[in-house]
Amino acid sequence: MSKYLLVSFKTCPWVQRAAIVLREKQAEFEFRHIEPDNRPDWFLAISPHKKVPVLRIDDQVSLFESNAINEYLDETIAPRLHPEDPIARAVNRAWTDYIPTFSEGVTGCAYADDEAAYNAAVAKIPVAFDRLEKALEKQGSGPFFNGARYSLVDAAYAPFLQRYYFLDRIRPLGQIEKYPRLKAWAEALMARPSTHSFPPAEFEAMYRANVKRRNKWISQFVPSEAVAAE
Ligand SMILES: N[C@@H](CCC(=O)N[C@@H](CS)C(=O)NCC(=O)O)C(=O)O
Repeated sequence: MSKYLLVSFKTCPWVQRAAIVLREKQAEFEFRHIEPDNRPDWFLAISPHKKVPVLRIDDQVSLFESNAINEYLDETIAPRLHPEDPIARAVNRAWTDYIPTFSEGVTGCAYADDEAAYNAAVAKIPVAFDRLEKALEKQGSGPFFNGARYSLVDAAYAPFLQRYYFLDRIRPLGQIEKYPRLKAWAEALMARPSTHSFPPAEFEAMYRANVKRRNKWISQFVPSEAVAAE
């Protein structure tokens, strides 16, 4: 098997998505966390958009963009997470493509500068949740997106659903309860060991500390002890 280095910011959901797939495939990898405010030259040389994740393979090639990385990992390391059926695979890819829109509502809450921007981000959540609820209804019985078999769609949504819960615990959003299939899916993903790059409570404290540090509108709702707990 190749040698993998996954370059990361500790709380980046896009990195987490790639780390999940490496863990699902039980592929050994070096997880190297760098600081967003101090990106080393070696990293800037291998990351065209200066973003994480970057997957460095055998000290020779570097892949970027979490979706491209996961597609590569799925093509090269068993077990295959994509469905065998081409139609099912296309449907899976279509829902994975929805992630950037889905994340606008959820992570938009964390980055809003004022209450109006926060409310605008919150308003996007039910639209996205409703679409996913309907997709899950078509997909079948769970617990994962395609049923019993874990897929790249699961790996793609898990970090963002986790952040929904983090944000809901900072300032109640009360949305997911209205979407029973989505809620059951999210709970199955939160219970899956591969979702977690760090112990969950430690990671939530890290996330809260970041929210506080960014000093956006929602940071006022994070108690100060969250920073001390990091
Ligand atoms: N579309 C990219 C998004 C990656 C991304 O936005 N990463 C953030 C960290 S969570 C980043 O590196 N931001 C640095 C920057 O924008 O300069 C992917 O899927 O890999």
